[in-house]
Parts: sequence; C-alpha cells; structure tokens
Amino acid sequence: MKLTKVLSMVAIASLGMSSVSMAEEITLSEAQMKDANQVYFDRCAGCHGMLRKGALGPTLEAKEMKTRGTEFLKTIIHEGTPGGMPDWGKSGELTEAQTELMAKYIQVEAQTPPEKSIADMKKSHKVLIPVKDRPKKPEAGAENWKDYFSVILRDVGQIAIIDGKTKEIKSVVPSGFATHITRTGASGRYMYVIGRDGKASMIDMWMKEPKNVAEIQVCNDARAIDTSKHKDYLDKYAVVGCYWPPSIVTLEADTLDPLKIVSTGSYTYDTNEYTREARVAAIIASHDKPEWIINIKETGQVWLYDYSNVKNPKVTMVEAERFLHDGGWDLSKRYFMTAANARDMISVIDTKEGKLVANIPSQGNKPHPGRGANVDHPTYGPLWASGHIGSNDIIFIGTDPKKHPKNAWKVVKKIQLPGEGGGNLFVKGHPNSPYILADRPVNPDRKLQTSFYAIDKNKLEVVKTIEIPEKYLPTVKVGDKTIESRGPVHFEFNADGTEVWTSIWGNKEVATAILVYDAKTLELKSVIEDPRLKTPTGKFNVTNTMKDVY
Ligand code: DHE
Repeated sequence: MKLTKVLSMVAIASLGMSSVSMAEEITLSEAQMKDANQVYFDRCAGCHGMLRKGALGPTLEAKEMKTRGTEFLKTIIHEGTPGGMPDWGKSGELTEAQTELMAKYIQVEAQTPPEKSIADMKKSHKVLIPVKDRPKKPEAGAENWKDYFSVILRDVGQIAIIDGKTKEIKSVVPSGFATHITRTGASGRYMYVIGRDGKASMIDMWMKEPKNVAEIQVCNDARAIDTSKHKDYLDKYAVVGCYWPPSIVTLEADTLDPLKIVSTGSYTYDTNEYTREARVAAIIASHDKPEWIINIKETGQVWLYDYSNVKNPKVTMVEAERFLHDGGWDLSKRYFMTAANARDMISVIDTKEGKLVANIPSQGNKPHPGRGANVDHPTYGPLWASGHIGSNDIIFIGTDPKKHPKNAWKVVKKIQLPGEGGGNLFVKGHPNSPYILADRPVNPDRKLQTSFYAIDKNKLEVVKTIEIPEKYLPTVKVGDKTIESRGPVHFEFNADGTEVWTSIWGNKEVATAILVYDAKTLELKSVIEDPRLKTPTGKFNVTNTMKDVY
C-alpha cells in the first residue's frame, strides 16, 4: 500500500470516523482470548501498554476501538502506519486470521496481568555455575574478551558471543524470549542479558566458550538491565527494570539472587493521576555515585535510585516528561539525555545536582535515540544526537553549559536523512570515528530501509548513504508470502573504534549476517555469516558497554 493511502487512513482514524457500524458485537472464545493475549503481549504491549493506555503507540482502549470497527483496525494492523506502527500482516509476522483476531481483541476490555513476588522469582532462579567453579582469570583462548561482542538473536532467544578481533563465534547461548538488550558490569567480565519475558541471565566472558552462569525470571515483561558501576560497588549489584509488574528489581551481580523489589506504580507528574502501569524503560548507571538513573515511562519521572543501602534504597523522583523511553549519557557522563517519545521531547537530568535541567522539544516526530551518540564539535562543543521514528530528522543538542553556554540545552542543528519518512531507530558514535551512523529499519520504503547513513561529525551533514548489497538481504517464504529482510539495524563499534558492525534484521526462518565496515572509509571489511545467526538485532562490545562509549 502506498504511503499516501496509509496517511489518509491515519487521518480518518484521528477524526474518529469509520464506515463500520458502531454496534458490532464482538465475542471471542476462551481459546481465542488465550491466543490473542499472547500475540498482544509479544507484539503490541511494548508500545500500547498491557492495560492499553498507550505510550509510544496510541491508546487502544476498547471503548475507543469499537468506534473504529474490525475492518478498519485490520487494515492498520496489516499495513502499519508511517508513524512507526509495524506492518504486522504485510510483513508476515501475523497471519490473516491473527490480524483479524487482534482487530477484534482490542475491541474487548483489557485484563490486568498478575503481580510477582520475590518468592515467585526464586522458583526460576538457577546458579548454573557456582562462583567458586568459574575461571579465576581469562581462560586460554579468551585473551580478546574485552573486544567481544554480544549479539542478540532476537526471535530465537539466543545470544552469540563474537570475538571482535577474529570474528569467530565463540559461543551461542540461550536467553529469554525475544531478548532485548545486554549490558556489562563495570569490570566487563559478565554480560547481563534481559529477555522480553523478564528472564535475566549472565554470561561469563572469561570462559573459552562463554556460557550462562546464572539465570532468573524476575517479571513477566521487561526491557532494561544494568549493574552497579560506582567504584565501591563494582560488579556488586544488577538491576532489572520491568514493564509488568511495573517494578525495579535489584539482584546480586554474581548469582542473580533477588534482593529487593520496588514497585513503580505512582502518580503522573503533570495530572497527578494514579497509574499502576508505570513501566520501567531505560536504566543507566552512574560512574560517580552509587546510583541508577531510571526512566519511569508513564508517570514522566526519572528516578535517581541510590542503591548504597540496598534494602533501604533512597529514591529522588525527578519530574521530567511523560512517556520516557530510551536515552544515554552526554559526553561528560554528568547529564542523562532521554526521550519522552510520545511527547516529542528530550529531557535532560543533571545527575550531579539531582534535578531536571531542561525539557527540549525534539523538533521531530517520536525521538528514538537508543543511547544517543556523542560528538565533540569544533564550534558547538559537546553535542548529543538523536534520530526519530516518525520523521527523518536527526537533532544535535549542546550539552556543555560551562564552556558553550549559548548552545547548551538547545537543538543547535537539525538535519534530514534523505528521502521521505522516518523509521530511524538507532544512532551510534565512537570518539575515534569521524561519523555517526544512523539506521532506518522501520521506514516503509525498501531502498531507504535497506540502507544506512553516515553523518560527518564536523560538518553535521549526511555525507554517505551505504546501501546493503541484495545478496545480504535474504527473503523467505512463509505460507504463500515472500518475506524480505528488514535491512540493517543498530550499530556497535569495536573497542578502538576502527570498525563498526551492523546486523541484518531478517526473519527467524533464515540466517542473515553481521556486516563489518571500516569506520573511516565505510568500506565493507568483513561479513560474519553462520547458520546460527538468525534475527540478529542489538550488539554490545564489552569495552564500549563497560565504559558507556557511544
Ligand atoms: Fe527496544 C533499547 C523498549 C522495540 C531493539 N528498548 C530499549 C530500551 C527500552 C526499549 C526501554 C532502553 C533500555 C536501556 O537502555 O536500559 N523497544 C522497547 C519497546 O517498548 C519497544 C518500542 C516495543 C517492544 O515491545 O519491545 C521496543 N527495540 C524494539 C524493537 O523492535 C527492536 C529494534 C528489536 C527488538 O528487540 O524488539 C528493539 N531496543 C532495542 C535495542 C536496544 C533497545 C537493540 C538497545 C540500544 C542500545 O544501543 O543501547
């Protein structure tokens, strides 16, 4: 379907008009409800919320959905929208029957999912290799461990550990369902992994063949994990941020034994309404204080969580903006730069003073920085960059109020990725790279989606579009549908910033590749191909993750 047709459907949707009768009766059997609950959890809850109150995506409350009707909702679920809703039907992720089922399901009232206690968590806790049986130093064959990459194999629930120097796959280990991110501890030794199903696991990088050494399911729906990075607490605690039950769970860093659970259900900062679904989005760890900086999405608060007294934590609730999602450090690692995506805002938190510095309009549609990318610009000084899902804007915000006060907390430059529409998910930089790289995996245009873009850090211009050769974009037949790979997603540099890696985001039926580019010439330098590399998404280099380099 053409972009214009989808746009006009979105316009109709926003006017609340529908050609379908408002009196449509929806009845679903118990089996259909069960299937639909699972599909909703897997595909929809992340953006629209378990209780369907909306966040990155709009509210899907039954009363409102009934006014739209099944046929209209089916089309949106099948085709997606230019605002970032994926084309679930067209891409083959949902069958026609599932598309219809979901169109009906969202017209039925949402159910509240169960809570989880520490005792519930403990049932799934396993120390697979006790601390005393783990290597005392990096084993022979693991000499390059500080330049290893953990690569998420999303739809097969695995992590590939790849040597950044030799490109050898050291191991492929199981993880949670649709694993979301990985983070290292401050020493880099363990890679911590969080699945969408709330399963946390930790991989020992000192092993010749890195393996999981502990695992636990701390909640039912999660996206974030991090560790204590302050020098007095190195590798002491891990923390998981949960979407459901909305909570923060502190764990022992070497065994994942659960220590403390804190509910995040609270009041929206602006309207002071209670929301149980106050989900934990991005978490970053301070290097200067025993503190995690935690986005509470729906209430619009950033929690500065002091873990020094782990059973009795102190929390400073900083009012920022609603629908806080992803974000990362500025160049100095004092300011947390984070996107309130559904409000088109970037909030800046001063972690030294423990306060909001600014809410900056992002000047685009749905900012989505990942952790963002940092630039030390010769004229503007330190800048932090973000792209947008819903528009093709890349913005640069000044982050140095001392030496560059005129540029601080302003969008000093806005540039456009070429072509129509947004679809950018991640930008990434490295101090030794002359470029910031930007992907576009959810742009509806095939050519734009299968390319990535190099932005010169001095000129602040897109200077090169790198098209992925067709041979690395396999298609797969599912039923009578031919499904194409989405193209490159997410970037990560090697430790010295001389290479940048991107993954080809495909379908789980077919292996794709990791493409490795020279960070200066942007020539394709090597291709990591292996039948096990299915649906690679995020990649995290041990050194860069340990030091928060991006
Ligand atoms: Fe992510 C980061 C949530 C969709 C791949 N994603 C994050 C973070 C959050 C989040 C809260 C920040 C974690 C942190 O820094 O502590 N992501 C969500 C969603 O709620 C959403 C929109 C829908 C969902 O149901 O999950 C979503 N994310 C996606 C994808 O579709 C991606 C591309 C593939 C996937 O796994 O589903 C995806 N998200 C990632 C990656 C990061 C991430 C690779 C880490 C980026 C980094 O460099 O730190």
